[in-house]
Amino acid sequence: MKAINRRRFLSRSTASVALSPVALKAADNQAARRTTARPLVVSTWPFGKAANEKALAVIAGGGSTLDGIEQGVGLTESSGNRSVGLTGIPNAAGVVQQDACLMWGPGHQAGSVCAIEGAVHPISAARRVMEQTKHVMLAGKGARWFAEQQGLETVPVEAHLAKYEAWLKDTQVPAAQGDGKEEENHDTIALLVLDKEGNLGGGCSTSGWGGKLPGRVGDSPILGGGLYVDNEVGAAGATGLGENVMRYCGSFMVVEYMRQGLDPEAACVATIERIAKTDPRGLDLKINFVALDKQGRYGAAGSGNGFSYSVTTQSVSGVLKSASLSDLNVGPIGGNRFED
Ligand code: SD4
Repeated sequence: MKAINRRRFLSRSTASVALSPVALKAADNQAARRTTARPLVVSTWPFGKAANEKALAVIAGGGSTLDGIEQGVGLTESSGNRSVGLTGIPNAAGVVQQDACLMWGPGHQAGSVCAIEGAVHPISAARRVMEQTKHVMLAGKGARWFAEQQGLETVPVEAHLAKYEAWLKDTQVPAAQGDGKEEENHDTIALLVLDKEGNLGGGCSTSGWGGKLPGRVGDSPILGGGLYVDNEVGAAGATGLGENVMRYCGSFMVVEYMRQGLDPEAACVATIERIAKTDPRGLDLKINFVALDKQGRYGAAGSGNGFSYSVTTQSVSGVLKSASLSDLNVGPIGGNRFED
């Protein structure tokens, strides 16, 4: 009975959004994914839990919310992760090129670096771009030069072709396809915070898709792609195959669905469904979104089997499974699929 009422409520309150059965199910379960605890931190993947806890500890220790975001993401960058930080899988030239961005709700501020080489903490470079320059995004050599000028830690850029080749042999997938073993590629951190003042912020960092072509930039440093924060509504982040996120302004779309009244998980589901309806690949997208709204509701969804994400407050910290969208969920409206 309760679920039916909730559906009725949603069909009235989100009149402009046609909710699919999957989105409705996500919305029905939303009551459990809500907290009044602040700060509330959510992030992609199980390793996000340590990043969340670091962010909370920094804030509890008197740091700002941005300090928490920077150091939380920074923890993952130096954790030995295979797709975040300098330990990430190199590109096809054997070089690790990283992408990162950061957004702060008040003032709608943002900073970003892309294809940066040799930066120990690209998220810190992104924060300096936001705070110390008139720009929003710096790329490649300029981004590294800027990081050095800011006194951020950098290391000499070396090509680790053997590492790339070993990874390639292991995946047995040509680099140009940009598509290796899923579990070897999926490791971007997108971390979102709702703080005690009710402000929202987020950060995102990755070494990107393993074996990518040199100079390839994914969704992670693209505002509205891998991360988006709107201080009135909510925040969203993405992980997965960036090409399938950035062509659709994926995180921006999640936030816009929340603005229209969807809760975070239903907004993530609706975004993936909408992309799948347009995209020739249907639901074969390898994309995942995590989201948080101004009211302290959170949720996530992924194509295929979905993914795991981390949620942390002062009293609880854990890993949750996202909603998932398989081909079955979308069916014949899943776009003009490739037959491969
Ligand atoms: C990219 N979105 O560069 C990143 C990679 C990723 O899980 O998130 N992997 O496309």
